[in-house]
Amino acid sequence: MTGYFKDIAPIRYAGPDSDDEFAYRHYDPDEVVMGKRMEDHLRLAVAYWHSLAYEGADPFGGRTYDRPWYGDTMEAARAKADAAFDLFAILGQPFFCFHDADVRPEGATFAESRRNLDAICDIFAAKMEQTGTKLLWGTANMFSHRRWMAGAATNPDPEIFAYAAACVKACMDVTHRLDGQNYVLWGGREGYETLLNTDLGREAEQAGRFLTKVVEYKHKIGFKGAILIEPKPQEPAKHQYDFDVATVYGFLKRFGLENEVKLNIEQGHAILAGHSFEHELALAASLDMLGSIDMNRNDYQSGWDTDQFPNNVPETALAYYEVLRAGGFTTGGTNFDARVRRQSLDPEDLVLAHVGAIDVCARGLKAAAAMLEDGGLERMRALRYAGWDRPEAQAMLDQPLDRIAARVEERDLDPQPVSGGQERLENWVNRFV
Ligand code: XUL
Ligand code: CO
Repeated sequence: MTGYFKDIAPIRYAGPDSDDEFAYRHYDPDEVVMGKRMEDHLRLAVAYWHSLAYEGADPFGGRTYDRPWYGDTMEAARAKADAAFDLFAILGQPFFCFHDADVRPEGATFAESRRNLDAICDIFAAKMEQTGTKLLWGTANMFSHRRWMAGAATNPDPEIFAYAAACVKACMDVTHRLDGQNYVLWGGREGYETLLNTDLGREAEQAGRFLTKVVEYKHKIGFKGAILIEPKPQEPAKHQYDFDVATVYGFLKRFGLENEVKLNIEQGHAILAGHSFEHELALAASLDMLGSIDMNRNDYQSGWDTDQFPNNVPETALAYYEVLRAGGFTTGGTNFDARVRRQSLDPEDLVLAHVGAIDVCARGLKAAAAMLEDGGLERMRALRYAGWDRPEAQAMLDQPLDRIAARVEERDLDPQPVSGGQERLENWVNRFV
């Protein structure tokens, strides 16, 4: 222990009646839910960037936190790694996630940045071996440094495209070395600020070529994890190409990558795109594209991607319902892409934010499992579509339009509307959440 988290003891499950705020009241990693341990269902991860690297800045003001590991040196990066693994030990969650820029100082040259990354990942490797903490995914930060202001793979400057290739290669290499379960690409600057200076056809082509190379490289090095795209409609770019699940699916189909790449779906990004989280999850599942989730919550008044810790059990339950219904995570998991508010200065705030969020996920998972085990929604859904079980209804899907139309007159069809029963279903859901 480095001392930053003082005497905060590892958080243990103490049951719902406990009034110890430093205990899990719902997250019992060993509790079996639908035949699987809760820890193996949720596959929780701490996000390095929000918990270790973020300094509390917002668009109107700078750093508010005062963590002893801040700074641009390797010494600071090593101290940050120590604090990170202390936090992981306190929380006892199985995974973490990081960007290159979260964990190492930027060097004077690309080669120096890469050596810094490799050196920190050597430290990670040793700590992971000691503690058993695993890497859910790695990624490259290709949005913070000013070189990325006009995009990475979609940049008008081919040398930035090359630099992006070098960054992704370096990050894939360390992710592979650390046995990461996935590699994520989120295109924060892959989009535009104004169409007046943007050739969006060309930029999409560049993005497609780039992703193809990433997939080829994955196979070349024998990386067994999944490549994941994380959709988001805007912020920081005014318009981002990976807008939502449907848009990314269309993009992957266009470049023949739909069987190679899956999705990392974030609650706050779904809301920004004008969808619900469960919509995005259900759509991805229906396309067999569900990879992993970034769990968080936006402030519904501000309209920004505020990356707060989740605290809404009914919403979380509906999200995990879709995950469980799709068969659960394979390589994916639940990454807390969430940060404490800029006035939450203390080490305790960082720990308690995760404790609360982990309990919310546990409650959501249990509610989702109870809903699935009861089967009410699936029964009601089956009834609603029962007409399609009839062989003649299925046959119709293969018939031409005029044949179907003729049948309406032959049989004098006059279909009667039936209730969608939404309130009954909402009442049913409320019995579980
Ligand atoms: C930004 C965001 C990123 C990605 C990884 O909104 O979600 O942190 O998850 O680059
Ligand atoms: Co995210």
